[in-house]
Amino acid sequence: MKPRKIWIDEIHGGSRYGLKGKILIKKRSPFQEITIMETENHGNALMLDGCWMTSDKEEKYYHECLVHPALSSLKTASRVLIIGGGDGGTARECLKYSDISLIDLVEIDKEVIELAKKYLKELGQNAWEDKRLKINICDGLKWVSNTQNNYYDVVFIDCSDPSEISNDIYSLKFYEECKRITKKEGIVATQSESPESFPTIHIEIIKSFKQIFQISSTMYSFVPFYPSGIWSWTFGSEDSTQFLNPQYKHIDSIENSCDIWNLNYQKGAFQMMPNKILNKLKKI
Ligand code: SPD
Repeated sequence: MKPRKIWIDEIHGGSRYGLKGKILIKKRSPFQEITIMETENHGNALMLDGCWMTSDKEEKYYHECLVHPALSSLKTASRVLIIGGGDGGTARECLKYSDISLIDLVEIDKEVIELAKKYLKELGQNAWEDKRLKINICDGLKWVSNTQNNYYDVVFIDCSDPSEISNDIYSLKFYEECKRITKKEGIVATQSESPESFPTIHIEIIKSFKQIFQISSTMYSFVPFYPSGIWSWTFGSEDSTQFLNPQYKHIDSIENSCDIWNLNYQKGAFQMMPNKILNKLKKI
């Protein structure tokens, strides 16, 4: 029998964020409930424990904004770490930089990777076959603790929303560890939730980055099917010239390869902190 179309909602704070389509797979891994749906208007979409993670149609809003502000601001980057990122979208964007020789992708749940390879082909595309990408099925905290100082040029935290399995990587201790394993001139970049629908954790992340890094900055943009639509990414570094003064020599070709991100978009996005968040940060 053909699967029928249904609605699946992420329910958050009295609101529902729903997509309509057919369920391709729904299963419980040792870590979480994984659902992948073929939707009417968003391509295939991934939900983990009731929260939308990504969809074919909207993933670029998210992955381009996580990756390019960091990588385009370095003249060169060789080693990159991705914590989470099991759908392959972050790795795909990183592989656009030809100087990168190693991407360690550290994902706790191997079933997310297996299912993404099968059902979310648009996300990883050829990244899975690229020799520079090393898949490590491991807890992010453990991986970071076992890594030597100053090893990576950029660390990306591409995690799911706070939950039992991800809480430890929303901590000051974890961000300090990420800084320790990043080169002095490198960058730590994280998705930092929504100022509208997750303001408490959003402010916590910004506060932690401000406490740890000489320089930290948050950019705001949209991921239309995430709760409230507005989303954020926070970047930390020890070098004052970064983020707003991109250095990468082939930046034009990166801009041309993107659907969403470009330097002007980024310039505006780094100036978009809502006043209510600014005011809360002033009080801390
Ligand atoms: N509420 C959605 C938060 C999602 C953050 N991570 C998405 C993973 C995409 N690679």
